[in-house]
Order: sequence, then C-alpha cells, then structure tokens
Amino acid sequence: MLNLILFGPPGAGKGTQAEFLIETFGLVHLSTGDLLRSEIAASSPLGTEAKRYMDNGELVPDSVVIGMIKNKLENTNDAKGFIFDGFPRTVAQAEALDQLLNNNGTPISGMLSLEVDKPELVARLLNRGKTSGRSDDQDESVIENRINVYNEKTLPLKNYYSAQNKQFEIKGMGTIEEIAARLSEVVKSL
Ligand code: B4P
Repeated sequence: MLNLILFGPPGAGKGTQAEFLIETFGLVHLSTGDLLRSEIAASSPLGTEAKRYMDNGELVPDSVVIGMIKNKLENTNDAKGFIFDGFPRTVAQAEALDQLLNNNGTPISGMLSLEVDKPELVARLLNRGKTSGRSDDQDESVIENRINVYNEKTLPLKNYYSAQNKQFEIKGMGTIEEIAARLSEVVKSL
C-alpha cells in the first residue's frame, strides 16, 4: 500500500501532478479542494459553508475536511493506495489522518513537497483564474492571503513529517514533465 501526500503552496502544481501520479502508480485521488468544489456546485449545506472561507482564501474548518476524508476512506475498497492532494493543511488534520491510517495499519509512505517561488505561484494562479472560473484565483489580494495562510498554518507540517523521516522536497519549477520525472524517481524509491 502506497499512501502519498502531495504538498505545497497554492499553485505549486499539486492537482496537476496528482493526475500523473494516479495514472502512473494506480492510486486513488483524494483532493479536498475538488471535494469542496463539488459540494459548492451541488449547493449543499457543507458547500455553502465552505464557499464563505474559500472565496476569501481562508482554510475551511478542520472538522469539515477531516469528516470528508474519513467518509471517503471508509467508503473506498480495494485501493492500492491513496494520493492526498491539498490535505492535510494543518497539524490537526495531519494528526487526524495519522490516526485514521494507523487504525488501518497503512501509514503515510511519503510526503512530497513541491518547492516553488512566490512570483511563479502568483503568476500561475492568475493565469488559471482567466479560464477556470475559480473565484479564489482571480483576485491578487485573495491569492496573497492564500499564500500567507499557507505560510502560517500549513508550512509547519514540513517539520511534522520530517520528524517522521517522511518529507521529500522536490523542485517544483520547470515544465510539468520535468517535475513529474522528479516525483516519479522519489516515489519509486519508497
Ligand atoms: P486547492 O484546490 O487545494 O487549490 P490549490 O492550493 O490552488 O492547488 P491546486 O492543486 O488546485 O493547483 P495547482 O497547484 O495544481 O484548495 C483551494 C481552497 O480550498 C483552499 O484555499 C481552501 O480554502 C480550501 N481547502 C482545500 N483543502 C483544504 C483543507 N485540507 N483544509 C482546509 N481548507 C481546504 O495548479 C495551479 C495552476 O498552475 C494551474 O493552472 C496549473 O495548470 C498551473 N501549473 C501547474 N504546474 C505548472 C508548471 N510546472 N508550470 C506552469 N504552470 C503550472
């Protein structure tokens, strides 16, 4: 069982590289961003609550995202492994994930951290905002807030996983193919 976390700031290429890892290694994709956007599209009560946070570049409360992931893990059978994309984003989420996976005897194999400069992050997100319709990609002050929230609440997870010897830093600048090749090399070594 291969359980991977794809980690990095907004715009680092998590969703982009997740597609490659799913195809290459046959893993099940769990993206909290995608799950939340489906709830918003369905106008569910959860989606309505999440939208308020996402539109401002804030994190959705831990209890909401942990509940969503727990539900997905409990309802997925026969997986060769999971790729967690955009989750965990806080220490409380990481602790909850460890507990869920350790109960199943299938701990995290590696946390893959995509390292990208801030100007490149902003440029990628503004570029996606032109076509994606994502409200959180269109306003530079919201993007700035997402990066600040990442630095404050999510970055500390690098210490959390390096203390478990599970953190791998991968250069996230360059073409999508170059980055995929770097990731592949690390995943094959796990
Ligand atoms: P996410 O959906 O996770 O969005 P993201 O951080 O922007 O990453 P994403 O995966 O979409 O983008 P990528 O870097 O691949 O989260 C959105 C919001 O949901 C959060 O702000 C938060 O409010 C909420 N949320 C989600 N998970 C949560 C959690 N666990 N707890 C609390 N709240 C949560 O790509 C960005 C762009 O770069 C794309 O256009 C792509 O084409 C481009 N790109 C990628 N690689 C490139 C490359 N090598 N060169 C050039 N462009 C590239």
